[in-house]
Amino acid sequence: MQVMKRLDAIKVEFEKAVDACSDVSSMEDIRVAFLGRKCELTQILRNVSSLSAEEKPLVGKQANILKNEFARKLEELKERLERADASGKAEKIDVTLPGIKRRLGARHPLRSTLSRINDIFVSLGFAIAEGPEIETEFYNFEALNIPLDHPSRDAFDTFYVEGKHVLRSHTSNVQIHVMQKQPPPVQMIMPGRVYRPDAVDASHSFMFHQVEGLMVDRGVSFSDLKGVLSIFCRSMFGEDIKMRLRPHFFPFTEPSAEVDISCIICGGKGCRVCKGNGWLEILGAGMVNPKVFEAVGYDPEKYTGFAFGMGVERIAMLLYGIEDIRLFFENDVRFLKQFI
Ligand code: 2U9
Repeated sequence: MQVMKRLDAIKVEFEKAVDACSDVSSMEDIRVAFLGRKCELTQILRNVSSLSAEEKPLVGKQANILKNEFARKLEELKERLERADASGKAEKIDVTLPGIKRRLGARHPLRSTLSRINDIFVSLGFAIAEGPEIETEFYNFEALNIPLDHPSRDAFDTFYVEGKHVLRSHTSNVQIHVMQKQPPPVQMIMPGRVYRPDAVDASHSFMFHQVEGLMVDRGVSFSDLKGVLSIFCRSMFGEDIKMRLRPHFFPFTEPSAEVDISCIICGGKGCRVCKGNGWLEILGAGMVNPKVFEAVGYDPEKYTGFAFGMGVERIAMLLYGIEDIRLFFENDVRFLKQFI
């Protein structure tokens, strides 16, 4: 049958053309040549009715099969060519273009300062303990011998939240939790966020960070406290730093002291940072008040202990020469990128 032979030949020609095709525009030429209005296959389909009764169904069926097959194969070819084109474009890298600079992250200066403080105390045998930031009045005040009429319990000095809870105003609540849970010896530091409703300015923030420390055992003395704090001050600020203790009052320690270091800027001569007196206050400390031991069930006849507390922001401001506490919390990259 003549027409059936032509269909076979058309199929072979089509497959050859597809194999040789390597771009979208010659693919369009193939489509016109094998599926277009004037192509041989279309002519055959158009003239099926004029064929003999015997040829008509065979040629009609085969021509339609070819028409569908050609359309499907051209679609596949199109996808192949487009994929190759896209990957070819991706490969075209212009090595002369300037590179993309990746912005490097850095540790926040408060985190660096806190890590240094932690490392010093850990090297002296202190463990690190953490506890809740929302606390009952018992853990924040009563157990620490802070009486109901103490100014720090005023709503102007502590954030009160629902019920009888407060946002802790120091991390001392953690010491109480620790002592309630374990007998002496205790040798721990308590870093963390604390909250006070201070009006925000260059040296005050309603939230700041403290590190407190506590050491309790038989025979712990004030000279142990001085030894630990002088190692801390020298490790933190330099071997030539001098330390002095001034008597002070805290309800939770007795005796109590404020701790100064010789000015890290002028070495003690007097400058703007130390306000001319040569000393910088950096810590508070003292021997744990026996009333605190009674509140947690420790025998004050058997055990003694020292405690201390410091503000992390104050120390970071001194170390890095930062003059405004708000800079720590504004998340301004112009400030933060100076610590990379
Ligand atoms: C217990 C017993 C005693 C912790 C102490 C200070 C002195 C102190 C201030 C430093 C600057 C707070 O961040 S700041 O504003 N802290 O002066 N803190 S003694 O004494 C304790 C704590 C817990 C059970």
